Amino acid sequence: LGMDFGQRKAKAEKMFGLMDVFLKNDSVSLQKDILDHVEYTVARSRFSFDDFEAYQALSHSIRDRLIERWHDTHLYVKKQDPKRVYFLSLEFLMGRSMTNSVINLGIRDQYADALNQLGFEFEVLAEQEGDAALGNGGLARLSACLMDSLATLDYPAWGYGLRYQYGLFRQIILDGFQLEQPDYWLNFGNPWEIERVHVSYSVKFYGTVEEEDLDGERTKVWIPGETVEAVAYDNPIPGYGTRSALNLRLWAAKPSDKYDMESYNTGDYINAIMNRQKAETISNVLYPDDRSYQGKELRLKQQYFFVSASLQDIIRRFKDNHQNFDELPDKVALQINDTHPALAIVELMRMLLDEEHLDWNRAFEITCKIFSFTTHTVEPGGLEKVPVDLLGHLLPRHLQIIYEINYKFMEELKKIIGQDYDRLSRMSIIEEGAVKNVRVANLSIVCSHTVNGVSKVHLQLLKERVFKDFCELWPQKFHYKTNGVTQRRWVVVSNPNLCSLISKWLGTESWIRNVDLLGGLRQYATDPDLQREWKMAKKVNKLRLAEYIETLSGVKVSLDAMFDVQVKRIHEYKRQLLNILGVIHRFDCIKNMSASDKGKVVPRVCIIGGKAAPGYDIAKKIIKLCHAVADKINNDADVGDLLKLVFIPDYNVSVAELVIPGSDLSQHISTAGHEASGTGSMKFLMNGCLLLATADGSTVEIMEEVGAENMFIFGAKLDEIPALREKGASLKAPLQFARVVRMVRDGYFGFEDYFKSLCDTLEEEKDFYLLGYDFTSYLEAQAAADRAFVDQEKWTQMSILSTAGAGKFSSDRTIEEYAKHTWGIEPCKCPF
Ligand code: HBZ
Repeated sequence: LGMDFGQRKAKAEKMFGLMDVFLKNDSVSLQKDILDHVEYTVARSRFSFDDFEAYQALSHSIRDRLIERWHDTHLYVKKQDPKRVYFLSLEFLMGRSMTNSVINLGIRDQYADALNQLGFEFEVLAEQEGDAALGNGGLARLSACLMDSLATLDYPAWGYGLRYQYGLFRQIILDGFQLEQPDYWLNFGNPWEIERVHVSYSVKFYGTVEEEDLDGERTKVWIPGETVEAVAYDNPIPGYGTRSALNLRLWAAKPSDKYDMESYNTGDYINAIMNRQKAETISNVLYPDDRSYQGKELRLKQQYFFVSASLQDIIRRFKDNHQNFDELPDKVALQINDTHPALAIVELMRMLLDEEHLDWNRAFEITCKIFSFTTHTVEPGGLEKVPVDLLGHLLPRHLQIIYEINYKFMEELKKIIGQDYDRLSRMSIIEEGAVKNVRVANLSIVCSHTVNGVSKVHLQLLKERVFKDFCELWPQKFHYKTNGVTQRRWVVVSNPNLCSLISKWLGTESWIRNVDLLGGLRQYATDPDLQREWKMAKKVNKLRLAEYIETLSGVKVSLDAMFDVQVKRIHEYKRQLLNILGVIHRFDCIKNMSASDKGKVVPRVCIIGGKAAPGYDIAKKIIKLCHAVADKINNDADVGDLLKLVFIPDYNVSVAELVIPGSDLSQHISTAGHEASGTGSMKFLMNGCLLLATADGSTVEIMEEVGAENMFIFGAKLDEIPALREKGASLKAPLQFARVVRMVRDGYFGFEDYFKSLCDTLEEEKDFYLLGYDFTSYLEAQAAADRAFVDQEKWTQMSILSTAGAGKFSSDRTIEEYAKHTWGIEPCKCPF
């Protein structure tokens, strides 16, 4: 404020010298701190407060400590001014923050002790926290895991996203049908964010572009028609075993004060206020992923809103220390998480051209050096498109820039590939046709230095299918970084029993930062003592899960049964239907068994959970079928404890933390070639669950690490699929398959009219996801799992080997690869 660069620097130096004064973490200080927050923050009497108020006070006490580290990290990084990565994502699935925060800050035991002294239990208070569900599925949880790794590994990084008022819908099940309810997650306040009313930027929309004379040169000037303010909400992300805490900055839309004086002066005061409030709708609601909401104006507005605010923030930070934009690529790496933030590319071009007055070539060169793009898609049809008219209306200047980028790209391309008009039109950023579209993926590829897939097979699919033309043109641009998950959240936080067991047997906690050490468990895989403790830890987790199931659904399940779990978004390609048909088959077999054969059946609890996009009819029918089948099976006296089927409603991050550690077997059974990576499998693996899976996405790499002999792999291979699809109608599904489908069709589970269209998708000529073809090998894999479970020693050995082989699937490894090969950034560790 009014200070020149030298003064600012001197002030920073002085503050830096004061950085070693920290809040105290001994039990008495923590107790005092919590009670102070009860009285001064929550405004309750320190002699009378309930669990929720205790949670509020506790979280504020933790937040103070987070802020301390977050400030120190910020100041230190600012002083060092290294190259930073900015991770732009429209979705972050953070889940709960409290337990993760105290574990990463290294003060969990101290807090547990302090709370005990006050008569509270940490775990009980932790249950008071709601889930931050600002995302849909894998893509969004990946963002959260990567942030945890960036912080832990001391990388200079920021996350940017949108602060939706309503997160992903809550799933309610009524009579077996999914209903969606709003997730107003901010109702009870959010102690994990810091509102920054003074960090705000104006974001402009609509209007026209005019040409003006600037110093004798014609420049384009965008005269916007609407302005909305973006206000920053900062979410500290603590690293584990380090003092680093990064910032996840989420933008909320607020009406702008600056430009609407006129509407007040017209005298229509009430309407003027109402119109202002419309601005807030931009950050109101997260779109549930149906992978096809192309052409929705509000969605495009959300994308541009968050991208524009983030870039203004990033460029302002750069300008604090630099004047020459040629240095931008040495200081800034921008990562776009799928194509959703791709307008950032165009916005940076616009800023460099129209605001900083760089010439085109320089602006474009700088832009291409900064951006990298990760795609999470395998279907060419699933790629984002925006109608040209819509984009031109909302962002007229941006459309001009896109056209210019495309014109220059097409000219260059012609020089390389000649007059191959088919290929030129496929690669064009503009799709011609009845409705002209901007192909956002093509734009992202053209303007990024690196395009990453999310697993080894995914890169192969990009090369052969999704981005074939581009991969041939620029083979050096395309890479993959196999996804990963953070062991802090998915073992340390969610499975404390297993966590202490691992540390005890490895003789160190270092695996929490260096997960490759898990490999050390291999040598003890047959050790009877470890096996006993390992089984015990699993049993405790199964008990916790069984209690949860009973509370939710009233179904009592036996802890001796194999807990067989499939939890993920409901999608045809993920084949929850194959799972349900398999359960029906199992049920049918049990019903037709002699009493003596029944004695040999391995009891199973089949657990399915996940949300269907509200407009995805078939997915919703799959949920209903699961309930209809469950009703029948769970109430059948012949079956008893031999088979149960339960649907876990409202699957989200905190439910996952409960379900995953309590599973014996988990299913990842997408038709080969349809799952870009899959990250759920990695969480199960770390928790010692065995995988029943197809050779798809990341499972292929899991097989390399764990060994196919420690998994149950089945199904058509990637290279067989095209021929199988070609054969179509001539593929004969096995009789067992026809039988179970017929049971559904004929109304054995009721609702035959409702399930008709679902059954129709399984007709031979229509069975695109090859459920019929894969059914036999699926049942064989299930039978192999049964046989393995009978031999508990063998099973436990396989379970230990699963965890031991999970090292590669830590997001720490993913981040190291991105840092080194894509972003070119180095750790920047605060020395205190
Ligand atoms: O991204 C998933 C992939 O399906 C999965 O295989 C992969 O492991 C994961 C992380 O790389 N993709 C998504 O989760 N995609 C979305 O959630 C999505 C959200 C909004 C969209 C499109 C897709 O507009």
